Amino acid sequence: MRERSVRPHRRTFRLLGSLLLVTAVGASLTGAAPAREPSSPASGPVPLDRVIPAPASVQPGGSPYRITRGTQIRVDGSRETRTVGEYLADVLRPSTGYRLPVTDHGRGGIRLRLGKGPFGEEGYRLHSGRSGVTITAARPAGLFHGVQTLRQLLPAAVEKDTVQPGPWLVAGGTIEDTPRYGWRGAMLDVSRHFFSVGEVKRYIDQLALYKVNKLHLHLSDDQGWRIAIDSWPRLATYGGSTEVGGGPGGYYTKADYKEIVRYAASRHLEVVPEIDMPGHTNAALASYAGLNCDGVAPPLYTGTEVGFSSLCVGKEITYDFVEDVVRELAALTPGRYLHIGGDEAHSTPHEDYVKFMDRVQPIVAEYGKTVIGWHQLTGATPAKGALAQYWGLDGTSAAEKEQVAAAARNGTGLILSPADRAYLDMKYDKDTPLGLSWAGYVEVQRSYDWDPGAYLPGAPASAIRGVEAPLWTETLENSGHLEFMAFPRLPGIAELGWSPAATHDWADYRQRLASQAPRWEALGIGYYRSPQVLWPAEGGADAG
Ligand code: NGO
Repeated sequence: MRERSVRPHRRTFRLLGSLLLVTAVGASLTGAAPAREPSSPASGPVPLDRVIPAPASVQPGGSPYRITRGTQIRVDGSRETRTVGEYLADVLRPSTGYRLPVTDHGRGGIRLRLGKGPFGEEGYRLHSGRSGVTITAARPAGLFHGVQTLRQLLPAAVEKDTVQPGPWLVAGGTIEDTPRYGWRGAMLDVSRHFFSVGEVKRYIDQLALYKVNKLHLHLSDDQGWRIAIDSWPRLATYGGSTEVGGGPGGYYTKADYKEIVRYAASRHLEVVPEIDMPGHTNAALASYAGLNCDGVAPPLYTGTEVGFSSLCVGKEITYDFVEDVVRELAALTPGRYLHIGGDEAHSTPHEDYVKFMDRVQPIVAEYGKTVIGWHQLTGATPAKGALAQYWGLDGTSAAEKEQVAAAARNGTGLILSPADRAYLDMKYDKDTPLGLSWAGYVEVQRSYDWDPGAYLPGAPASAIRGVEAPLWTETLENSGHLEFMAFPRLPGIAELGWSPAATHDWADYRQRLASQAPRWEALGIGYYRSPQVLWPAEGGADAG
């Protein structure tokens, strides 16, 4: 079945949008760059280097290619290439109004081919000239990422779902591109508020635009258990029956979850499921009295405090529970990783925490998965091959940073999600109507302007597997809310994960970012008009 890419759900963000898109007025610019009109000139094609994430290498030159009524999307014989071709056709057909057949015959046009080259798993080359555009990659993921680049080289109106006038020009030249890091993640907390399969798919489509390749789902917390576990059915039916603020909550059936995994894979994202333990477990403890040390189930919880719940480390039933959950979740997970949380176990004595992690990590391995934990896992003994996800901030103590760095020197890979940079749930400034501020305000420049390779003192650059942007949802209830917090910061974190350090430049980035806005508008994505960016006038996509 063909899937459409992100399309407008205008209703969900309109209200919020009108409320929030006023901040640009009277804004003072804090960036160093001189103001320049960032939208693509109506007369010429989008410059080849105006892409996010910044490609590794761009050589502009030669004639542009023009997509016309006669353009074909040419694929080689493989099923995987055809799938990417169909995806591209689904993006281009509504706005161009052209047929754009996907075919393995003919000449010219938009050509997708698998071939040898220095592309790795995810890289690609895009060449554009008078007779056509050719995207070459070693693997389908590379073709898919090349297609995302091609989208950004077309006018923003290409993202609309009704026929637009064009012309549909792609600037001439060559882009050669491979990612800096293999881990370019986004986390969605579906526990504090529940998000439907449709809402998750919508976010997946937005992540794919920026070449994000991991979707980490935070599936359990104090406020809700969101995945059906057959051997412990009350986790979902009771533990999933509410959320922050007391709403109805919800959970994914196994069929729902498989659909999310399938859809993510169709966008070349791997789903990383997280069951947070031993803390953040009130929903499980409320569902089964036997999991509690005192045998008494606490009530369901709909507030936003953290650190008050713990699995009972001394009871055998705890490990039966963990094993059943890990077994069922591993069976639903084609990817390699299973995230076991481990953050803020303030109600678990330290020795118990260490004991718990010593018993639980081998269970994950037994079911063929690799452990990921929040960086507190480095306070226990991370299993061989485990990854730690760092979520500290500038103010984190030197001792805590050193504990993580020492683990990294010892072979534990790191995913960087510094809360005062990468947390998409932090308010932009004091007036942001959504989000939290415990890690401070995180404006767009702060979010973008750091180097993952040199971020954590004492951690070898080789230990850094990449970056991830978490989106916690204590205050976020629908797609409009998610988008307002993710845009425009998400593309910046995606760029830190993909682009070579040498391309890092705020003054240039903020201009590229500004030219994304008409695309978001065309896609119905409501975003925060940060005063740090010189946004084009709203409605810019109509100029086509
Ligand atoms: C912390 C905490 C979460 C909160 C989040 C809010 C981690 C890893 N644990 O991050 O429970 O939801 O902050 O920003």
